[in-house]
Order: sequence, then structure tokens, then C-alpha cells
Amino acid sequence: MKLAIVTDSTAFLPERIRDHQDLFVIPIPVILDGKVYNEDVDIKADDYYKLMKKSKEFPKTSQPTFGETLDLYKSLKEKGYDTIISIHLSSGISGYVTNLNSIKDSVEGLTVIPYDTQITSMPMGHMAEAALDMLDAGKNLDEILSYLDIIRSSTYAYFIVDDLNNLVRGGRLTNGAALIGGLLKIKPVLTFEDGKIVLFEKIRSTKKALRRCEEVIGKRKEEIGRPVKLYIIHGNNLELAKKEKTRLEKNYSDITVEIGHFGPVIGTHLGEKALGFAICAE
Ligand code: MYR
Repeated sequence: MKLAIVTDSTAFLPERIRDHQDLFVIPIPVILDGKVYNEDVDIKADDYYKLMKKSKEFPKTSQPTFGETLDLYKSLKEKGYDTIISIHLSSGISGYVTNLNSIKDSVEGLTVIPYDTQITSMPMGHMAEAALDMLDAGKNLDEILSYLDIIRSSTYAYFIVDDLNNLVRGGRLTNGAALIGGLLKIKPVLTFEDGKIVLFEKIRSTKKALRRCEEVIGKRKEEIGRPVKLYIIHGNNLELAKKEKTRLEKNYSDITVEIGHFGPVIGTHLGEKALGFAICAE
């Protein structure tokens, strides 16, 4: 078997694997004032948040086309790969991974396994990382997929946004329209349930919402019961991410927290200044 790992640009990838020879990233487009930008190819996070502030129209995202995806798969077949694990953002927030099922058998001699991570961002980057590490260690396809399942079933994310408007207008908050009236004066903590974004708890202030995220992450850490990865992810809010890292590492002295950022695609749906906490098995 010659295996390639494909993921999409919403994965925040650890630096050490970004140039791995068996890793390939398909960019997801964002549309700003009618112009299409491929994430991390045409635009990076820093510039995007600036542009988003100035945009006249509400920003949008879309899925890579079947043509673009098939071109990538075909090129990998030509490079000698016969198997691909295609690791993507949750089917609860984008139809992309589900739609891959209709093209996965299109390239003769190539087995494509679409993998629905039920999440995105740093935990998804960790799934790509774990798959590559296992590949390098000589593990077989079943072993790699079983390990991805362990990470997926132990992944939890809690996050707050500065303004719920983007999530509600983009249609990514389950029951968002029904919730919004009641959420005006509070800071909701959001989470993923069955791959969808839902309200976790209504909290009175940002400070209390952050304390609640720290507490619930600590509880999850005990439940997972094995070494974990702990992530703080920010939407152009590095100062707050650093403060939270210090607090978490003080509270849970046996862990190191890694900081990453939300790129243009997730930034489109969460808006600027979002902050997320994520935990998963190492
Ligand atoms: C599409 O338009 O189908 C592709 C992109 C959809 C991205 C939706 C992102 C939702 C926000 C994710 C929050 C993650 C917090 C850890």
C-alpha cells in the first residue's frame, strides 16, 4: 500500500508535519465582496481578518469543487499512491466530506476513504499528524483508521465568540435563530455535539465563560484517562490565548497547551476574537 493523507485547509497543522511528503491539503474557498480566495493559498489569517472588517457584503465560504478534488486525487494516483485517507471538517458544519462519497470511486486503482472528523481546526490537524506518524511507523490501514477513531471519540471543543451574528447568519449554529433573542445579554459557551455546533451553556460574562471552559476541559481530561493534547485556538486574539494558556498550565501542571489560530474559513463563521479550547487523546 502507498498511502497519502489528504486534509483540508481548516485543519490547523502542527509545524513539523506541514512539509511531510505524504500530506496534501485541499484549500477551502472564502468569498468576500464577490471575490473568491482559496484559504492559505490566496489569503492567510492576518490579512483576512483585516479585509473582513472592511467588507461590504457578509462573507461566505463554499466547498472545493468535485473537479478540484478529483484533480488532486488523480495527481496522487499518478505519483504512485493507491490509497488515500481524506480527513475533513465535520459533516455537521459542511457537506464536503459527505459529498466525497459520490466521487471516491472515480479514479481507477485508487481507494479513497473519506474520514469525517466531526470537528475541524487543531484536533483535525492532530488527526492528520497521528495518521502520518503511524504511517511512518509502518502501521497498516486498519491500525491507522482505528487510531483516528480513538482520537475522534475523545475530542471535545468549547468555544466563545464575540458576536453570534456570523454563526447564525452562516447557518452553522444548530437552533441558532431560535436562540439568538435569548442570548443577547449573555456569553454563550458553544460546543460540538454529533459534529454539529450547539449551545453548551448560557453564561453571564466573558470572564465566567472562560472559567467554565477551563473547568470543563479539566473534567474531560480526567474522563479521557490517557495522555491528551490540549489546544487553545483564537481568531486574531493571541493575547487572550496566551493568558488562557498560562492559566491552564498553572491549573493542570502536567500538561502543555498548544496555541493555534482560526484561519479565514472558520473566521468567516465565528467572526474575529473567537476563542476555543479543544482536547483529544494524544
Ligand atoms: C463550507 O462552506 O461548506 C465549507 C466551510 C464550512 C466551515 C464552517 C465552520 C464553522 C465553525 C467551526 C468552529 C470550530 C470551533 C473549534
